[in-house]
Amino acid sequence: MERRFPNGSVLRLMIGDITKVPADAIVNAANSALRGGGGVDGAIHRAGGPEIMKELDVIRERTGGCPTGSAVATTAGRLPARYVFHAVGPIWRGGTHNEAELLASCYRTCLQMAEERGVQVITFPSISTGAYGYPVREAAAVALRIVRDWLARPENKVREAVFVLFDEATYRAYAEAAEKEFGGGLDRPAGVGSRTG
Ligand code: AR6
Repeated sequence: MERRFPNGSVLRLMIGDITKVPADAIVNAANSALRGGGGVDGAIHRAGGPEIMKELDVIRERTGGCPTGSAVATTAGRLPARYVFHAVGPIWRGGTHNEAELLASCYRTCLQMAEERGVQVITFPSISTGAYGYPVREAAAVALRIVRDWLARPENKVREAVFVLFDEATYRAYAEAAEKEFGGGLDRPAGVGSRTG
């Protein structure tokens, strides 16, 4: 499923493993300590190799870590990308602890970092909806709104943002949120079947 904007930029949803999808920048769902973990974080460090953690060690030494709602950049080791942006999503605590704003801030920060580095293609996982327990429908609405608004602005240089969603249920939640947010403006590219389209 994808949406093209009048300025030529594209927002895309796909099912897959984010470590296998070529991009200029891959976004990680990290933790404040920047020490790695399970889920997409574990997969990124495994596939990217030890260089990424070495860079995070230096950042941690200097800054003490990364606050929730923000992100730090490293190179991408063996991953098919130039950068990894390690974003720290909020832990879901019922929705009354500023979770939506913190989640929005993760996406905005990564997009700003992309602009500053001349990134044209950026891939996102579904930040916070695994170990951090953020309900996926709500998270999808926040994520899609921020990325859509960013891509639609003519002054922004990011050309393509891809949500690489790990399982069918997460993909479906994002696709439904996209239909709801964007109405009839979503295109189904030719050749994509109903399972993924
Ligand atoms: N590609 C794309 N998405 C993936 C992949 C992958 N290879 N692997 C998992 N996902 P999570 P969080 C999906 O738990 O909720 C870590 O331990 C997964 O199915 O990775 O932000 C960190 O170190 C889910 O839809 O991130 C933190 O401590 C989504 O990625 C904590 O978990 C996010 O799930 C962060 O929790």
